[in-house]
Amino acid sequence: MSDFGTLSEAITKGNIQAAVAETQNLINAGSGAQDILENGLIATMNEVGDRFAKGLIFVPQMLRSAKTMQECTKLLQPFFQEGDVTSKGKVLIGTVKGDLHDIGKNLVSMMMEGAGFTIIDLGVDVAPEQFVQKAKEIEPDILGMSALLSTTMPAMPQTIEALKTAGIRDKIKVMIGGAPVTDKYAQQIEADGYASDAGSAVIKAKKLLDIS
Ligand code: B12
Repeated sequence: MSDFGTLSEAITKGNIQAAVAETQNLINAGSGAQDILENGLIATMNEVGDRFAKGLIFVPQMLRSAKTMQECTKLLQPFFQEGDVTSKGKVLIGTVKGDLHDIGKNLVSMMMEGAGFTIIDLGVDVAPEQFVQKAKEIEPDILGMSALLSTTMPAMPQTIEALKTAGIRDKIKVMIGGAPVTDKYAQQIEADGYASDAGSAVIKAKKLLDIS
């Protein structure tokens, strides 16, 4: 594993310029994109979350670190492209109502796109009726929902209910994820799949659609 000390410090301080430069340095030095993502970027965001939980930093610092991480992620995007791929299916994705966290959702979108899925991203704070309206319009193969707050997780079963009411639940595979979400929760709310990270999300999506 590479040394991510400099990168981690730059993200923690929210120094976009330094973090982007260091990400590029690591790429140039031969560090793998997956290694940089998992052990550099995501590991640092987890530390940022812990510092926030302990009251050592506040929302503005957390936001600045998040923006910094997003900029670094852009440099990694080309490495997650699986090459010559035809569309594997349509994925409608969004962060649920009341929730503004989008880093994880964006990573899932990026990896899925790299694997050949067509992504339609509704952004953050997406209400059940918005998911349903768009799903009726574009008829996706998969609907992906992200939630990072325990208080916004109930919007997931609410969206599934709304799909049922609209009569389209059985036409779509529902996948859910986000730090507080678990496989057990997915089963409980009768989602079709759960994945703990973006790489597993791609594997799960292919499995659900029975493709390789
Ligand atoms: C960055 C951040 C923010 C940023 C978000 C910026 C942005 N653009 O996303 C800002 C500053 C806005 C923010 C705000 C808040 N936050 Co915040 N935040 C975080 C932090 C530090 C990192 C989240 C993150 O991006 N992680 C990195 C990504 C890559 O991981 P991930 O999201 O889990 O995604 C991966 C998997 O979960 C999965 N996945 C994710 N989505 C999906 C979807 C599908 C379909 C699938 C299959 C998989 C999947 O794949 C992803 C990639 O591997 C976390 C701490 C943490 N450890 O999670 C707190 C955290 C989530 N926040 C927290 C809180 C409390 C808040 C606030 C309420 C704070 C406040 N007092 O205002 C607000 C809420 C605002 C709102 N309404 O949403 C708490 C939540 C506690 C809880 N369990 O409810 C946490 C855990 C911090 C803590 N330890 O207390 N936050």
